[in-house]
Amino acid sequence: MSESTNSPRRFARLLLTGAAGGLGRELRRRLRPHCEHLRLSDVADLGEAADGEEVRQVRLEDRPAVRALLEGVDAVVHLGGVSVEAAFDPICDANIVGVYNLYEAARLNGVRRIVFASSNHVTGFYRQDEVIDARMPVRPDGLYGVSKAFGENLARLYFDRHGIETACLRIGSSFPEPKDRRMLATYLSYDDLERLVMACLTAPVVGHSVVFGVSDNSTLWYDNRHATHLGYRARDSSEPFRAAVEARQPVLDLDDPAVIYQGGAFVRTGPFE
Ligand code: 15L
Repeated sequence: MSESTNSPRRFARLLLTGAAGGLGRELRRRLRPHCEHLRLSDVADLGEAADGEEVRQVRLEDRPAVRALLEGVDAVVHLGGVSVEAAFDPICDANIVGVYNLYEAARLNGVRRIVFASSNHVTGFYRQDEVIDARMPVRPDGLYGVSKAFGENLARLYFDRHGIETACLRIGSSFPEPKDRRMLATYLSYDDLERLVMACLTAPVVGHSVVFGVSDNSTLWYDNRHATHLGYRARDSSEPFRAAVEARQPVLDLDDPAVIYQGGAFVRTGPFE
């Protein structure tokens, strides 16, 4: 856990959606010390509420339930929804309709800031020999990436029109350790994830920001120059894992689209036959 965990509680009530997923479980315990009440939601079972937690089982496409979910919260960390490539219907329900419901609920409940889990797959069709920044055009590598680009654009509208601030985190690969050569570039440690989320929750001014969620990796395809106002500084790196990863995957097929493009296997996965 990163050092910021010991900082004083800054929020009366935070909402964490998608709290039953891999990153949700990490942030559940890491956000708890920063708020008086941590409201957790997911479609899946979240288990018993611990001290200071509120647990709600909610489908994002259920508009009245999402409206009620955002009542009385200071800020939202939105991890909920489909987090991999999938058929259009579930993506549409959770990541298009669901995100619309979330922003409408924020507007109607007066919630002023959202940390939105976007994805590197918004730009997955850039090549691995390119370094990109947040102002370059999106190049989604599938329907999932398109849905995250929709979320980023909806967030832009709700900032321009209603002043709701969003930090869009184009998360790379946040796992205990990088699983393959690609993840040497996209790796985001859990401690850096926590630093990034806390920076976005506490920065004085966020506006509508897009930041690539990666650690301080030696191989890096992302330039975060347009997000320095957020104050996120990665402290971890994929480098300690490099030797083991390269030993496991010594040869790369340079004709494989998964090796050519930043999105990796996502560029050739999905509902297209
Ligand atoms: C994502 O957006 C996924 O949610 C995650 O499961 C990983 O596959 C990650 O991207 C990645 O690109 O490694």
